Amino acid sequence: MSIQTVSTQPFSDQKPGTSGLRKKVRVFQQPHYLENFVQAIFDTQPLQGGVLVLGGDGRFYNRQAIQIILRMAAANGIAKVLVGQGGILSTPAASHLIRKYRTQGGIILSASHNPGGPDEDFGIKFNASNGGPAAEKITEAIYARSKQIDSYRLLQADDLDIDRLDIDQVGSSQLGEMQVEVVDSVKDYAELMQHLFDFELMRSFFDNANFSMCFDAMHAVTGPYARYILEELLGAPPGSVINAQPLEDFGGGHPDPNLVHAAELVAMTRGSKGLDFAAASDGDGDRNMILGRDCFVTPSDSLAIMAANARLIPGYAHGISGIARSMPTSQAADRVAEALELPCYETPTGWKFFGNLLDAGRISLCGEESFGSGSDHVREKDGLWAVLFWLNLLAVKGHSVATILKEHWARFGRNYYSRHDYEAIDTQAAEGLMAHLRDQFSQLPGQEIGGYRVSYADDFSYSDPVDASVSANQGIRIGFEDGSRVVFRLSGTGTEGATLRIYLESFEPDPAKQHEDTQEVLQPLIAIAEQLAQIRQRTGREAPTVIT
Ligand code: VG1
Ligand code: CO
Repeated sequence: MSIQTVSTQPFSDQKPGTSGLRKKVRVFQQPHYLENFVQAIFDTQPLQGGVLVLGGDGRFYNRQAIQIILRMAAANGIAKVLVGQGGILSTPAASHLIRKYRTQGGIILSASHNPGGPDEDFGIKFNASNGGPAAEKITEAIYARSKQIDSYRLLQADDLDIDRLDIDQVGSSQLGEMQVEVVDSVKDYAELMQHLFDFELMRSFFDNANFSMCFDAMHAVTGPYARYILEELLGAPPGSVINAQPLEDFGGGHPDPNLVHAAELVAMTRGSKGLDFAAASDGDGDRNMILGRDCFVTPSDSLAIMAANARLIPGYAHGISGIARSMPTSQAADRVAEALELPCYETPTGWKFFGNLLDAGRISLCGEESFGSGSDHVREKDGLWAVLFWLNLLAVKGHSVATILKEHWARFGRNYYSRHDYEAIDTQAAEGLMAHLRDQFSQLPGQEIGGYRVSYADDFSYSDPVDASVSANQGIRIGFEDGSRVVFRLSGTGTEGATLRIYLESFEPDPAKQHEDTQEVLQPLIAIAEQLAQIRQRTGREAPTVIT
């Protein structure tokens, strides 16, 4: 065996987005493309002589990428790699392995909720030794290195075929000087969940024939995790987990747990015979959608409800230290924090911004409107964790999801919330629209628009309270005097054109006034968004692509 140094040239498009580098599979399949990015990680991160966690969501190209990365790791002086069996690790499970075995970091292969297959998306991201997505400083260093790279290292051997390293059997083997340990993808993660939640209580709750539930793994990574935890450990009836087999193309669907892409699951909760509880997760297992009979829990409400009830759950029985939400997430969690006298932080979009707050113990729970919730148990959002949190809560309270929602709103008031996405629009048009908003926001405070008086407007800038780093230009926030908000930002995870996201929120303090139709409640704000941003004229679109 020998270490080969391969000459290469930089690619100009390896700037990581909200959550790592995401591109079409064909982009990643170009000679040297994946290799350059991986070498940029090895060149900038303190991994030599250390241990690395490696796995992905099982999408198309996952296996090939793992073979390449293993050979590169061996040639770059990594002492040991922990690989998920079959190349499978959910994002939160990978985060847990990094923390549990105190490794120097991990590489996670996923494009999350984006479709998979030869013509779809692939992605890669580096997580640091705290188990969390690399902070901006690190991703910038990796990007800067990728722009200068002129060679990468790869282990070569005459009898070493790129597709032949066995990652399907649990156990240890050598690759040159490096140890490769294939680990059970589910075991450590399942143990962690047993520490946090009352499995005995949930098991007896599931025995109650009156409780019906379904978890949709969307043919993505959570299938094996959910089968083991929900069906085997908790005794949910076989078949409670659907679409449980991870497929390279996710069965042709979008593994995105929302009302649009998980429509079949939503239908199963409708009507008097509807399921009591249903949930879904995304491609890499970090997102969650929570449904009850005839009701949908917005991710923003879910975070607020978890925070308000944390003491009922064993893992959080001693109380929580604080809450954080991403800027576009509704302010429902802020109301809970205020009532419980807890610190509450507003961070930019993307889980990496929660890392410092979690590491410093300033927060215990955090969440994003984009179907993400999590806690200090790992450093990623965690789909199945959220599902178990809800199941544990239902078992303790003995109430329906709808009742828990109503009780919450009665106590804290209700934040009506929706996100409108305009996907794959022309990049220039999207940038023009944002520039137009940036030109005018400073004049908005004090003005009345569509019957609403603007109390503040800015381009959100976050200064991290732990390391004082500043992240500017995180989206245009427009706040109105009654607490309503409209937020505009461009997605950092898409792979085609630009995606404009508009976040709409209004507050109703009176529990007696419950409206059926969120879009109707938000109509005046939708009109204000249109008026301010000239969405139709600038994007040529009559309506959003996806409403969640
Ligand atoms: C989206 C979400 C954001 C989330 C990110 C990664 O980013 O809005 O809240 O953190 O995806 O989620 P953007 O830039 O497209 O809005 V995942 O499940 O891809 O790791
Ligand atoms: Co995800």
